[in-house]
Amino acid sequence: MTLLRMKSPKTKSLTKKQKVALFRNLVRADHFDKMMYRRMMQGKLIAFYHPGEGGLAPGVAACTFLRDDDNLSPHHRAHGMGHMLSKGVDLRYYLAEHTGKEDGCCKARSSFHYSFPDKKIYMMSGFIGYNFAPSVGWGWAAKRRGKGQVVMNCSGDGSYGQGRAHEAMLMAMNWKLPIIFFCENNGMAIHSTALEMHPTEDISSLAKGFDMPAAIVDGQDLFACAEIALAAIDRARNDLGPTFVEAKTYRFKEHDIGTPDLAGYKARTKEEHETMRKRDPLVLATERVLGDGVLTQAAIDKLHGEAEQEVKEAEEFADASAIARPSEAELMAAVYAQ
Ligand SMILES: Cc1ncc(C[n+]2csc(CCOP(=O)(O)OP(=O)(O)O)c2C)c(N)n1
Repeated sequence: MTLLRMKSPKTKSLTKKQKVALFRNLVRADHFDKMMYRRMMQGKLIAFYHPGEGGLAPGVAACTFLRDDDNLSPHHRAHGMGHMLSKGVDLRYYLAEHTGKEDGCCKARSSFHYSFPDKKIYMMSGFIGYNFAPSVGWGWAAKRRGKGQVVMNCSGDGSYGQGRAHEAMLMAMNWKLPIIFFCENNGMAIHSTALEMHPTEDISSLAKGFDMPAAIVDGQDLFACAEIALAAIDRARNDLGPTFVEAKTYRFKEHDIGTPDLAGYKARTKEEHETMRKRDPLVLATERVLGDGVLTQAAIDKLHGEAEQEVKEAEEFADASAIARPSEAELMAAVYAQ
């Protein structure tokens, strides 16, 4: 981990309770992600799915310790699932939405552009860079309220090629807004490598230009990500302004199911996949919790069993729900305010 510049990070070691909470959420995210992949292949999801495998640790770390009244804009990878479950979203409604059912969080009007207003998640969009302008607005509102709310703004390396990202960083820094720019850099944007689109491989180097404190962290290390996330959240809660966090991560699978797994015009190689998979965040986290005596193998097995059960219940809930058949008037009402 390299700290570029981080004023008063107050980075504390994680407690055992915090490590268990993080590990549990990563296990849950892993089970949900694999179920989503399977269902997409079985033709049991509408729209599409961007698999998260290999890159789920940063989102879990960023969101496990958020408060209910903190704003979150989740990254589109895994359709924000790891972020949202870590913030306390009930994923039964996420899956029902994704299967076109009446019990979906947006009554199946949204495909994967969900919203969970009770958790202050107002949108999850596939429109890259969707999050930056609203995050500035939420940050401004949070600052005016003065209740220590923060904005967790998660997105990939690709989104930082957008002008709106740079404008948001400028305004956040000028107005000292409580925003965490949490970049999940998996080195790819569909078929383009990050280095093809950015002058350096460190997206966080952008932060220097805005005099924003920034940190680079190993995105495969769940606990290192969480320490940095907590430090950035702490700065924001204490009105010390925004922080840029860059978590270097991977995606093990193709960009979205059905799209060839290319880098440029060439398939990503077997060697590249093998190298990536040696750093599977769940494997690394499992070794850590066992090695540090945080959890026993029996306790880990229990967490996996509970996650499997949660996934099964979400599938049963979504499958039992009625297919949504909105009228044209209902669809229009879901798009336009009166
Ligand atoms: C405004 C906009 N431009 C282009 C796209 C097409 N698109 C979908 S995902 C993606 C790549 C995003 O890369 P990154 O932000 O690094 O996240 P990753 O998919 O690698 O997790 C692009 C270009 C889009 N959805 N929205």
